Amino acid sequence: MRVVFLGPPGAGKGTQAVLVAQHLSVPHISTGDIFRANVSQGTPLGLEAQRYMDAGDLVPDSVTNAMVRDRLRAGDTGDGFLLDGYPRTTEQADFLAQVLAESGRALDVVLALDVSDEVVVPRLLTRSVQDARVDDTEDVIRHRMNVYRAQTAPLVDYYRGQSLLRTVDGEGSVDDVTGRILAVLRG
Ligand code: B4P
Repeated sequence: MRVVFLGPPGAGKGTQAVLVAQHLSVPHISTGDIFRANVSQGTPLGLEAQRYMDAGDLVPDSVTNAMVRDRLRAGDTGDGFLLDGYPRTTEQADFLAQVLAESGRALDVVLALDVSDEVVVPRLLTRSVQDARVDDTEDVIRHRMNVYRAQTAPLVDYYRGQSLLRTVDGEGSVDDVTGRILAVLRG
């Protein structure tokens, strides 16, 4: 199964993607995690990505697309994958479709996690205490939400127009949300 998780910062994409990928036995591919691993290792990619991430901006498509293309060419994606946090722009979505088409593949479903701003901000502020992520301060969180609205939210209509979109209520306990997602994916 080839799945994309879509949603605003703090929607629970990363949290749910780990659990759902295990259920589906497919690799979990998080662009945020790949960037953070590169930042902590001090690679050239990490140095490039860090200034955008710290500010809450998107890393440029030129960097992100090439990274995802290489990852999707790896053999472990043959039986499917769960993409978490990618695509985040319509340009990335067009690029993804093209990369998959090159190997005769296409997405099966795009799962949008629906949560209100009132739920998201406290979640991220809690994480800022636990994980000390530089991009989880209140100002940067607000900026990331604006970036989401301007650049990523249009993907909801983009994928709805392709009849790939399924929306799941992302509020409530982690277990409740996982159950809703699996019900949709198995439905
Ligand atoms: P991401 O790592 O994707 O960060 P995120 O949007 O905050 O989502 P994340 O998955 O981490 O959090 P989640 O909602 O699961 O991106 C970080 C940065 O990387 C971006 O700002 C950008 O700079 C760059 N980047 C990544 N992908 C890119 C792309 N494609 N193009 C360009 N740039 C890109 O969880 C948030 C918190 O909520 C956690 O603490 C979790 O424990 C908690 N939580 C989750 N579910 C909960 C629940 N049901 N109840 C209570 N708490 C819950």
